[in-house]
Amino acid sequence: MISFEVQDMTCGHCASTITKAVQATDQAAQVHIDLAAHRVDIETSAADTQALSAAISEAGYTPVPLTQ
Ligand SMILES: [Cu+2]
Repeated sequence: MISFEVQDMTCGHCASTITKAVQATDQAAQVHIDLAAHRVDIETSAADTQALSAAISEAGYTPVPLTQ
């Protein structure tokens, strides 16, 4: 599991944009979003933290990796 805090993810639209960005990186990724906590948990076996961070950044958000 790879987790990020994304403070500028504030609504369902943001959540779906981020989900699409992650799944463009790994289409099999499972994305769990907690809007209230501004947290994104990603189950992936194909993408690493750097690639996912870049994808979320390119979608216009500011991901902060959370150490496991
Ligand atoms: Cu939004």
